[in-house]
Parts: sequence; C-alpha cells; structure tokens
Amino acid sequence: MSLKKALFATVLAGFAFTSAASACEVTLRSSDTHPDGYPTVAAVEAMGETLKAETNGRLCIEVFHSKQLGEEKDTIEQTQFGVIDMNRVSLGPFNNIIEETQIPSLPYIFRSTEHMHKVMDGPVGQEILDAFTAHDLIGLAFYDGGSRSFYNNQKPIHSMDDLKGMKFRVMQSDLFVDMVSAVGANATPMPYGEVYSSIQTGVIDGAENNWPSYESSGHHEVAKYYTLDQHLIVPEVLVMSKMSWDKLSADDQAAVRKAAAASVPVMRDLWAKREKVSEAKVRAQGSQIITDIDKTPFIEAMKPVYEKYVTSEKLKSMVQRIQATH
Ligand code: GTR
Repeated sequence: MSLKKALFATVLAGFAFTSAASACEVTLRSSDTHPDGYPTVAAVEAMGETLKAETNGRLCIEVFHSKQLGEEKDTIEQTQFGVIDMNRVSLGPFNNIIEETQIPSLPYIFRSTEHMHKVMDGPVGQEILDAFTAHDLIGLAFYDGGSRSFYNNQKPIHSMDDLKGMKFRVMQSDLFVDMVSAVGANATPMPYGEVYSSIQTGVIDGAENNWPSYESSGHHEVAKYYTLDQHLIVPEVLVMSKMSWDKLSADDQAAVRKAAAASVPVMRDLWAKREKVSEAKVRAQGSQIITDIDKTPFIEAMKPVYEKYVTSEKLKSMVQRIQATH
C-alpha cells in the first residue's frame, strides 16, 4: 500500500470510529452491492441489531446498500485498507487474491445447497474463513448465494452447442473466465453495475446469476432467456477489515463473531423465501425459463478448469474433502 493510500485509510478509519451515530460508540460501516431489502442487506442489519443488544448499544452497524460505497472489487480493496469496516460480497471477486476461495467457486463442486451448507459450516469452511486473515481481512460468516445459471437476450439455450460463440459477463475472476470458455462461450469480466447497460447495448449477450440477483438487478428485463444449468453454487461471505478489527477489544471481537454467526440462519431463511418471490416475479414479467437441460456434458466440460486451478496439495485435499461430504 502506498504511503498516501495508507494515510488516507488511517484518517478515514479513525473517522468512522469517532463520528459514530449518537448512541453508538462505534458504528461499523458495511458495504453491499444489493438494494435495500435484499436478503444479504437485511441479514447484516439483523446482525447489527444483535451486536447492539449484546454490547449495550456500544457497537452498531450501518449498511450502505445499493453499491453506495462502490463496486465489489473496489470495496474489497477499501476494506483491506480499513476505509470500509465490513463488506458482504460474493466469493468470486476474491478468487484472484485468496486461492482458497476458488474451491467453493468451482463449477458443480456442490451437489446442492444442503451440501454447500454442510461444507461451509464445517472444517473446510473454517479454513477458507481463516485464509482471509493473511489478506488484511477477517472472515466472519458465509451466506447463501443460490445457484447461478446463464441468461441472455438472444435465444433459449438448451445445450452447450447453443452457447457456442456467445458473450457472457462474469464476475472479475479468472476462474469464471475459464469456466465460460470451457462451455464454448466467451467471457467478459466486468462489475455488476455495468451488466444491464452492456446487455442493452449489445456489448454482451447475457450474464449468469441466481434468481434474486437476476430479478433485483432488472437483468430479466433485458435478457429474458434463463437456462437453469446451475453451474455455480458459490457462497457469499461477510468480512471485516483487519484494521477495524484490531481496534476492538477481545470481548467486542467475540461479540462481532457471535452476532455474525447468529445472522446466518436469518439470512438462509430470508434467502429461501426471496428465491421463490424472485422466480415468480420474473416468470410473471415474461422470462422464458429453460429447465430441460442435461447437466452431464456441462460437468464433463469443467474438468480442465479443475486441472488448472486445483494444483497444490492443499487445494486438492479441500476438493476431496468436499466431494466426500454427504
Ligand atoms: C450476486 C452476488 C453479488 C455479486 C453479483 C455479481 O449474486 O450476491 O455479491 O457478486 O452476484 O454477479 O457481481
């Protein structure tokens, strides 16, 4: 980090601590790309309520939703620098920085959401949370991100052949670029906030995401063909800046961890409901949902992605342990 950036970070981090809302001694600023009311936003707000109660009103959280603090990749950097205290993001944008996050981001690594929960709630999940510390972040909890599938504005996709040559936006992760190439399409990494207009103007044919994001972003308005190939079940993560963390007492750190853990079942519940609401909404608004898709060739096609990214013994062991989890 440059000296200038470090100074800026220190000034702003200090500011967050001294300018806290009246009743709270410390107000932690938390970033989210999603709009108010989205399950991730509501879950971090719920965590804030728990934390406030646990600390007799001393520690509070303010969620800056709707990318008020920026796009995910930028806010991650700012969280590392201590400019932002907390961040709720997908694991995808961490892939190029923290290799352990690539494992739950591998296509078809999880058989179901239940499988993902079991893994992320267990030792492999803990190892991944711990890996954030070396990158100036504290991993607090994993949230649900549903399963991600392709959508586009050109045609219904029924097979890998239909995907040939099409252009899809992916999160800014090399792994996802390779994932899209593996099924014969072209990937364009770009921030979430640019996807809508990029589809509209023909820069890309589509993108890939879960029901709630496909709906809340309005992408369904510009890309109505949604094919449930469910190539990713990538969890979301709630992290805290290590700089902000180190300013807390051990008791307050424990209270933050406890409140984060308590927000997980709240989030899962909100998520399950929102998936249904979003699905119903996009169907009602004219999206064409393609469900008759054979996933076997997609799973086969991902082999080179595993070969490229699962290289060290540590990562191989993680994959094996995930596959052996039932
Ligand atoms: C959403 C996820 C966001 C963001 C977005 C994207 O499903 O919740 O954190 O990563 O996808 O595609 O950029």
